[in-house]
Amino acid sequence: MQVNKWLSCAAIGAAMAFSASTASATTIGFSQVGDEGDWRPAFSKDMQEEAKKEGIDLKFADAQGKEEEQLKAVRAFIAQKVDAIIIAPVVVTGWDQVLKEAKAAGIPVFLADRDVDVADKSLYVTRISADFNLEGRLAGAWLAAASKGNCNIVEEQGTTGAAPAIERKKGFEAVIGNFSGMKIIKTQSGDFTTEGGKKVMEAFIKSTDNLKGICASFAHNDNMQLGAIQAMKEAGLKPGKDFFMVSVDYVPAMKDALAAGDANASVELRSAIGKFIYPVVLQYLKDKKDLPKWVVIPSDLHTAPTPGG
Ligand code: GYE
Repeated sequence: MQVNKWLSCAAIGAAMAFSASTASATTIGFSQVGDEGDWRPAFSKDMQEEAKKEGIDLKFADAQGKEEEQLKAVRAFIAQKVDAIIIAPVVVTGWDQVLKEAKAAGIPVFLADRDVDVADKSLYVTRISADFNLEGRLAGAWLAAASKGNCNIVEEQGTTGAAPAIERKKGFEAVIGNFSGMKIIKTQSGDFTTEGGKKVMEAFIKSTDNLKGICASFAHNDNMQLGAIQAMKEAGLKPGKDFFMVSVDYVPAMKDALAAGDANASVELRSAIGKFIYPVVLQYLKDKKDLPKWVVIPSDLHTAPTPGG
């Protein structure tokens, strides 16, 4: 009898503790771009795993590359009265209105990875991401050294209007602009996908008579470069040997391409953003203290032996 009583008390206690912890779990809405390459699913996985570790109730919305879907998701998070919203924005434009709606509802917004272009920076708390301009400069500096400042380049751009496409291009151009012998001959968007990169490279191969006079391919991400490598091989060309191949992300498939000598350099973009962003969000929800507008995640350049040495 005593034991039974104790057991039922313990059961009630446990049930209360359980309901208290679920009731108080922080709810975060995360609007993700989609799954366009190998890097992004790794980022999504990290966000989900880290949320679990932190005991966060994460509402994950995949926008399948469409900004309209992101706007819908953010409005749904506002209606659900989440504690905070994290956005990895597809493109930089079109955010003012929905961010104002979140602010009016008293829900803080954090940016992960890509950037937004808003006049009023108080519409979001902070952004946690790598420096895309630096990634472009690292790629450009590597190519300048490898080609001794002499190189006609084809460029596969990321999604038009996306922060990494804009900034990687700017950073790369800022460096190669110092070398009179370096020029981008062809440039086109491959939308950050393998198929996109392959199609763009096929078009470059056609329009340059099999890449005649071209010395390098700069791709705004690895997946496009992996597609470009396929297209070049299918055309009987030797990427990584007769052409310098430089890109960004350093995903596992690119590590293999570097090891196989099909590519030469890739700037690492870390996908483990969850462990940086959640503590920041949780702390902010407690103390509402202003934060720097940008928390930078470092970037590193990885190389394979360059052709000829
Ligand atoms: O490099 C690319 C992805 O937003 C910086 O998006 C990110 C980029 C990343 O599609 O692979």
